[in-house]
Amino acid sequence: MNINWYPGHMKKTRELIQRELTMVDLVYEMVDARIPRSSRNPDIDDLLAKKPRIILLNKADLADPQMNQAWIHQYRKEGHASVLVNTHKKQGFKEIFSLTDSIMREKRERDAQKGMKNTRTRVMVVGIPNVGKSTLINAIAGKKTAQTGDKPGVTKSKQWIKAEGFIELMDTPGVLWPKLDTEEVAKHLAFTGAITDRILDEETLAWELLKDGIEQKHPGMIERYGDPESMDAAQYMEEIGKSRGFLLRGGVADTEKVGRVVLDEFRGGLWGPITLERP
Ligand SMILES: Nc1nc2c(ncn2[C@@H]2O[C@H](COP(=O)(O)OP(=O)(O)OP(=O)(O)O)[C@@H](O)[C@H]2O)c(=O)[nH]1
Ligand SMILES: [Mg+2]
Repeated sequence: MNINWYPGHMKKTRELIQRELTMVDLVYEMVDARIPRSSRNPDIDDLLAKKPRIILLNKADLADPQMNQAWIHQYRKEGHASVLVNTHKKQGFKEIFSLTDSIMREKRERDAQKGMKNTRTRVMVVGIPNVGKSTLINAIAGKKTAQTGDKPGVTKSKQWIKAEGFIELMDTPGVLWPKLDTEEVAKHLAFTGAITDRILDEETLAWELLKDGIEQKHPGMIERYGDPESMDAAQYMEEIGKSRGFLLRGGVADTEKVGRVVLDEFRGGLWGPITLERP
């Protein structure tokens, strides 16, 4: 599987982030808890210069709880403020606010000395496509201002949203980087839905996912689709098709449909909580 894809709008987003950075006090770098390595931009340090940053490990509900803790530990060891987040349940929000508050305290005190009262904290939210940036902003703001969706590339331009209290948030479009480091990074981004399915062959992608699942004897996969035993991924797809009744004329399994369904179920958390990468 070869993913060589860097659309022009992502280059523009990078430029937008760099340009707008001077306007913000703080950055929330949103990362996918299922792929905590592959979902981080390798040159994020250059991109964000020295702006204070909090890493939000989002979609914690879809990831392995033990791995969640291990990754938070890892980020903190590397010197990053980081919080485990489930945006749907607003889990981690209190911690986000208290960290934001403590990082901004010095600036607020300086502002207060200059006679500026209740100055707002301006936060830019960045991350790969589909990681949950707009959902987070809506949840913090308590209103559905930013458009969201379960596919990458929903947000097209920047947008400032005033939240309750002292925070103002800037939504940005999802961004990847020009060259994905390894085949594994590309696969993991595609499995979890950060790369648009328009440029991917879903059947091949699902085959890759099941191949990895078979190698790792993934319990959630086995529980859902049965034990592959000595089958390879292609045979397994056919079996899944037959047992689900996804058949073409002549009783042949519709592996294209199997591919779509397997990807949907994996992304929707139906394999159970799963983290594809270890610290
Ligand atoms: N399970 C789960 N799903 C989440 C969480 N946060 C967001 N989502 C879902 O992830 C999908 C993408 O959310 P968006 O907020 O549109 O993502 P985005 O980062 O703004 O995406 P782009 O604008 O395309 O870059 C939506 O279907 C959300 O409901 C979470 O904590 N857990
Ligand atoms: Mg968005």
